[in-house]
Amino acid sequence: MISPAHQNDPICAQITPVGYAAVTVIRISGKAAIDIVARHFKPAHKLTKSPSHRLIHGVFLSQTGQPVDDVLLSVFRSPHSYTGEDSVEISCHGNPNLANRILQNLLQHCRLANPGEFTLRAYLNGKLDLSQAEAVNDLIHAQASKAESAALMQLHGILSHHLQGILERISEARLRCELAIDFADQDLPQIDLVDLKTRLLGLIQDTCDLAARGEQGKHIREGVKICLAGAPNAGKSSLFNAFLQHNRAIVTPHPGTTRDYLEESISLAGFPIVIYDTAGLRSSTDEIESAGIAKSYSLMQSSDLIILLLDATGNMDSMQAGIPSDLLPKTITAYSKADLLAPSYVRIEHAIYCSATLPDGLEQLSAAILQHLMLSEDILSQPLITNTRHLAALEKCNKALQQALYALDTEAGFEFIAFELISASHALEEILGVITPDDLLESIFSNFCIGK
Ligand SMILES: Nc1nc2c(ncn2[C@@H]2O[C@H](COP(=O)(O)OP(=O)(O)OP(=O)(O)O)[C@@H](O)[C@H]2O)c(=O)[nH]1
Ligand SMILES: [Mg+2]
Repeated sequence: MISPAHQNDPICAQITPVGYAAVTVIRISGKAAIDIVARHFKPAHKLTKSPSHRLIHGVFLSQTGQPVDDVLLSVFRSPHSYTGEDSVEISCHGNPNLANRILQNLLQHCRLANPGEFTLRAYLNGKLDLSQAEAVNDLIHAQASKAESAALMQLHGILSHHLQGILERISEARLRCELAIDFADQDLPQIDLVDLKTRLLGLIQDTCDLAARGEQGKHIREGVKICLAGAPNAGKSSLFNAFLQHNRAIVTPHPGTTRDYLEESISLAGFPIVIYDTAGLRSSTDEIESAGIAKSYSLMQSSDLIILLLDATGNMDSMQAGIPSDLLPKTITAYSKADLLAPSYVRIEHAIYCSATLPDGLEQLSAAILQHLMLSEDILSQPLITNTRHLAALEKCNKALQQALYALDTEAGFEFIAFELISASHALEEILGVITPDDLLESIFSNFCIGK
């Protein structure tokens, strides 16, 4: 897919969703893309003579010169296009049969683009760095407004810019070590070790801070899995429906109503959440209910957060709702059915109360969820690692920096420090795609859809 020979052969694909629509857009990009379209376009000379960034109206013709559709061409000349190559975007009427006929004609002269290949070319032609290219895919698939903002920030290069700054600082530190190596046998002043140590400590701190926000970034990109758990009749399904704002789950006064779990995606203050309604926890001899309860436990394990719901009107038995102790750190306890509490009822201090029926019944719980996950508005104003691959690379960088500091502290020699600093740089360069093995590129871009 990425061999240089194929890097600018012409490729085409429909870049709008397949189906009936007002307009469908087909993009062709690569060597001779403009000439290929001109062979099927009347008036052809308008296209071949067109400067970049112009719209040209005309007729798309079949191989045999028959009109296929009235189209509008957008012309982009290299390097001023998405891919950096000559490209034409053909806007035709949004009928899938017409779009197919146009594609069939183009495919006589070029091949269909692989998933993500347009963006891969944009990356290979230096239009985007790798983290920005990945952000394109994130932006397309973002499930909530905050995920879109995070992807857009990454696309605008905020993360790249921040990482470039760290890379420069690593290079400066490395340069000092290399000077010390080169001039070791000459009578030159020693390098300032205190300054070097300060630089390394600063770099370790900054990469640690960025990695620490990685968990939030991952939550924003991939969504947070929240499991509603608790005894039968605690009000889980009612709460689930309240979060969804429609009656998705069956609610009855009978304990043990929910058997199989339900899963839905919602946006909580713009953050993407996947919420699970589960079977109430109790010991049961019923085969179906027991199978549901087993699923509840496995969902609790795999979720990022558990909301243990206790019926505020119930007796203290419900306190025994069995959450395994190792899952307690990721558990928030909330008291349900707060609307049923008498005004004279003395609420537990600092406890979270919710109600599926009151208009503001989810407010306190929603705030507690966001606080527990450390998701706040200002997290998006800082550079954010949102991707597991990036987080792994950042951690590799941080580890190499720690090794460099260790080498400095143990006077292992400047060669060792420089070696670790090179590793640290390479790790960050993996995020930006400065040095990236082909198979990694394959795996990143194959997650894209065709046409992107
Ligand atoms: N007034 C009031 N009633 C509620 C509230 N939440 C749940 N209920 C009632 O409590 C009963 C049980 O609610 P469910 O939502 O089915 O409880 P559940 O935890 O899903 O129960 P299982 O599926 O059996 O585990 C129903 O009669 C609900 O109408 C609430 O916030 N206020
Ligand atoms: Mg239920």
